[in-house]
Formats: sequence, structure tokens, C-alpha cells
Amino acid sequence: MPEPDVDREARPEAGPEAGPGTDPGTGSGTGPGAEPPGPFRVRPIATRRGPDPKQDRAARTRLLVLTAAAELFAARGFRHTSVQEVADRVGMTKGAVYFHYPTKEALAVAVVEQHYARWPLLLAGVTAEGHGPLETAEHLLAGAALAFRDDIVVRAGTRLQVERPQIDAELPTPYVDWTELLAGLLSRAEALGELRAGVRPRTVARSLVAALFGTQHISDVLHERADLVERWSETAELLFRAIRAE
Ligand code: LUB
Repeated sequence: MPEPDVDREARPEAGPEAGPGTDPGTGSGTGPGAEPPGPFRVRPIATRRGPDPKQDRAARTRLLVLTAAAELFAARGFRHTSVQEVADRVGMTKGAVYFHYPTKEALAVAVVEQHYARWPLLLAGVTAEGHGPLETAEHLLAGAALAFRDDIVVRAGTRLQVERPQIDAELPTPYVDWTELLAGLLSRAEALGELRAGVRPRTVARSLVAALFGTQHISDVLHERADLVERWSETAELLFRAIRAE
């Protein structure tokens, strides 16, 4: 009989704080003409007329709560984190937290969505460096390894996606967007003759995602990801040497 979830109860009543906030998250293409997969695409930020202090405060509060939840989810996992602990961490009442996130599941979904909202920003930054498609893939994965080590929202989102069977909410399908993005870059690398003969872009894309996911998981379990950047660079050097045309 699985252990009871520490926090599965309906939202009591809303707190005093004002209105829903806005969530960040943008990106740009993988070089000339190619549209990156949906989740890596630029999403226009909802613009509104003039500053709205109430909305800004609500947005800041949501980010504060989300970051506190990410810290607890990353350290303890979904089941062993309570909304009361999130509220205590940000000095708010449970009701005030429920005003922004009606359930613990909604908090987990928001953290996972923010995890994925990181990647378009990473893609935009690497694309702006103007590398060829194969080098773009290499720099993207190196940037992701850094984020797995240093970004608490990425760490929490990764753990929550592993614990998705315990979370009664709709979560994005994991791993498929990175595979799509890398397959697109590697197909372009193949077209430019950057890949070794016989190397299949989609096979490599799946292998790179599996390699990074496995490397970050082992580094997490053994060293809380302290050695992740070194571990990934040695794995990447091996894999990219195997696929790069002579
Ligand atoms: C990435 C995680 C953690 C894949 O794409 C995803 O869903 C991922 C979370 O589920 O790693 C590795 C690049």
C-alpha cells in the first residue's frame, strides 16, 4: 500500500493577493530557414497597456513560490513536499500559495513548464553564436549540462518528470522535444556533409538525449551533479568524434 501523499486536499479558500501573473519563456531558430520544434520556438510575451503594479507583484509572487517549490521538489521529490512547506519557505500562508497554484499538482506542472521554458533561451543564445548545425548541437548540450548542474528549476523539472507516475496532472511528454530539435540540427549537418557516412541523424539524436539524461542522473546520484560538466564533456567528446565526418 503506497504511502499516503502528504498534501492531497482541495484548496480551502483564496488568499488576499491580487490576480494571476505572467510567465516568461522565449527562443529562436536553429539557423537559416529551419523552424525549431514547437517548444523551442519563440513565444511572444503577452504585452499589455502600461505597467500594472498589481499584476507585476502577482507575477513576482508566483516566481517566488515557484522557485521555493522547485527547491523542495528537487531536494525531496513531489510526494515528500507539502504546500505548507512551500508556504513556510516564502513566508506566506498556505491559502496565499493556493491563490496562485490551486493544488500541489499545479505547482509541479508550473515547475516542469518553466524547466522547458529554459531551453528556447538556451537555443537563442547558442544560435546567436552562428555555429554550423553540428557545433550548434554540441554547444546546446554543453549548455544543458550546465543548466542541469546550476539551475534549480531544471533540476526540479527533471526529477518531477521522473516521478510523473506519482503526479496526477497532465505533464509534457519528456525527451521528445530535445530529440526533435537535435534530429533537425543533425539532418542539416548531414546535408552539409558534417556527419560521418552512414550516421543516421535521428538515431544520433536519440542517443545524445539518452546519453545526457543518463550522465546527469548518475552525476546527480553520485555527486549531486558537482562533476556533471566534466562527465558530459568527456562523453560528448567521444560521441561527437564518432559521428563527425573526418
Ligand atoms: C531532458 C528532461 C531531463 C532530456 O527533455 C526532457 O524532457 C528532459 C526532463 O524530463 O533531460 C535531456 C536533454
